[in-house]
Amino acid sequence: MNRIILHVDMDSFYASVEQRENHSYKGQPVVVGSDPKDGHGRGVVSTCSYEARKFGIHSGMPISRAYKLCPDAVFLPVNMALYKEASRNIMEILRSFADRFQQVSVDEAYLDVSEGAGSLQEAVKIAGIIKAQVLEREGLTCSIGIAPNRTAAKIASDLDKPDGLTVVEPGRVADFLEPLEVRRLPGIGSKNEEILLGMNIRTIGQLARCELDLLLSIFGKWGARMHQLAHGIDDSKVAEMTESKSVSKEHTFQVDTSDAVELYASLGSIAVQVHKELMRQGFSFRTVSVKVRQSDFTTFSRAQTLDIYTRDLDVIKKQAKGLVHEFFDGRKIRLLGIRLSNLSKSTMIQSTIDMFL
Ligand code: TTP
Ligand code: MG
Repeated sequence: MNRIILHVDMDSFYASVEQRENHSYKGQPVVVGSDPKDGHGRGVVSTCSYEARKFGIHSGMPISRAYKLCPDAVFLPVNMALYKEASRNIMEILRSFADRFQQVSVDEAYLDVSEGAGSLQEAVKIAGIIKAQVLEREGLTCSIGIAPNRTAAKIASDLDKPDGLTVVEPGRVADFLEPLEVRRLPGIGSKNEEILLGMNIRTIGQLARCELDLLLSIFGKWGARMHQLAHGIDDSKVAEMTESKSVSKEHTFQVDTSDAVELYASLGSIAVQVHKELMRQGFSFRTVSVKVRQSDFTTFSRAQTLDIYTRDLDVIKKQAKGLVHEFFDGRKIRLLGIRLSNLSKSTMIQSTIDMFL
């Protein structure tokens, strides 16, 4: 049976999170990176919104150059904690759809859905649901590639950005790759691209037709791999990461609410769910975090770290209650979440504590 692999990559990730947090940045050129210092800054652009890309700005560009290209852009510093939080939430959504799941960076992951989906049509449906859920829960768009292998899925996810969905049918991988430029193949950077261009090889199709021996003589082993990838052959697996560093659950209200009774009741049931997951994975925790998202998508999180590891549901409830308290003051709330981190597999710690209670 053909494998069905999804590659999901968030669109202009850091910049989109900033636009979500501050609605006045929506539709604006936003540049996230080091301080431009009125054009004299010495750092680089981490990323920028698609509006800023129209000015020629891109990741890795000197911030001084970005400032020259668009001095009126919104320049923002990197707020890594914020992006990591969004990333964790997104990855949890993605993980829930996959037979096997592999996060490969802060904003991208591979999902093997071969069994869960069963057919390409179902996989396309799943991709649509993922896009809708990520948008609904995190207010962000992503682009997805679906293909019978990882390399083709990754290339596909990048072809129709932002908010794209590109499907490569089994048996059509080589045709799909044929017209694309060689630099789209993972592992072919500017140096290898230059060598290939010197050999009159510009497209992946041309690379596929190149003599294997010639590639071997120039690139060594990597030449053989390159040749295989160009032919659409890639058997690499989606490698499941076993250790999860946190467990979390959240709830989006059907209708935004400021009703304290409803909010506390929901918090209690989230605590029960997250505790159940903690037990299932056999962990104790030290840190409880809560997430509160208001109607306008403004999102807060608060955390408390305990002195000892515990697995006690009442501790989760009590800590979470204390942490959300300041937000239950009449403001309408869209989503609540609880996350347990600083996890330990050791049950010794808890049983030792239990003995003294
Ligand atoms: P990418 O997925 O490469 O870029 P992106 O999500 O900003 O835009 P695209 O829509 O093209 O996918 O990288 C993810 C994040 O990683 C990006 O938002 C910022 C960070 N990053 C850097 O800090 N420096 C870099 O040079 C790159 C490429 C990314
Ligand atoms: Mg991205």
